[in-house]
Amino acid sequence: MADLQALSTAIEAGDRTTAVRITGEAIGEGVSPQTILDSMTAAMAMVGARFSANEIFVPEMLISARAMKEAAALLEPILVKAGIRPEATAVIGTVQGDLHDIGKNLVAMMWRGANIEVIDLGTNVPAQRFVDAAREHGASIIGISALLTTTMVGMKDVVTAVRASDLRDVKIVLGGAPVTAEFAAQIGADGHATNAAAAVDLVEGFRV
Ligand code: B1M
Repeated sequence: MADLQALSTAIEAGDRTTAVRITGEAIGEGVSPQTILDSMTAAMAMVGARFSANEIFVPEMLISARAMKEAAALLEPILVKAGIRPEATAVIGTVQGDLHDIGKNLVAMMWRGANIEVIDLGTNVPAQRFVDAAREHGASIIGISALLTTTMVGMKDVVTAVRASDLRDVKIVLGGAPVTAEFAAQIGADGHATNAAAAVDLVEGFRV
């Protein structure tokens, strides 16, 4: 049976070969994607705690992130519904100044699995780029991710740029570890989700 504790340990250690192998085994055994993701995110939480405690530094965080990304990529074909006409289009990106993308990528993956076409703008995305991309692709959802307390304030610039534009009825959804529901309400966003599954529930609520 796939050892999910060893999966967490491998991601924490930045051992991508082992992380990918165990993820493949778990998928083969029919372990749910959410259970596998939980082991991966637990590892990243541990990496963050060790970084805060000065036990590891940016390079170690990077190799753990790379291991998680490679292992999580194996889950995408399971989560994404193929060949079905999308019910909505979303534009997603990490706010300007911020390079964290693992959580944003998970949200993109889960939205695709919920039959939403997702245009991923990547990281370090300026406010106007969200507006331009939403207009270009006819998106009804804009998703913004931020992992730093210093960059989350830039989410307000995106909300301001969207509200000042000709985009009507576009829902703006925020997420990322430092972001709270209070902050989302305060800057005029339409919603906030604490994890990728909640981000799906949130946008499905907009569509009913
Ligand atoms: Co960074 N980093 N980092 N880092 N890093 C944090 C965020 C930190 C909390 C670590 C710590 O100190 N404990 C800290 C922020 C402190 C703060 O602001 N309060 C921090 C710091 C300080 C920094 C640097 C400044 C370090 C430095 O250079 N001195 C630097 C900043 C670079 C920059 O962005 N300009 C930096 C750099 C990096 C790496 C590049 C090395 C790497 C990122 C690699 C990558 O993403 N490609 C990295 C990593 C890996 C982390 C930690 C360890 C892990 C983040 C992660 O991927 N988590 C992180 C510590 C932590 O989070 N505990 C940390 C797993 C991921 C699945 O969770 O992203 O929270 P998360 O996403 C969740 C939810 O938040 C939510 O759903 C996701 C899935 O459940 N969600 C959304 C996210 N986006 C959403 C959008 C939505 C809805 C939900 O709707 C649109």
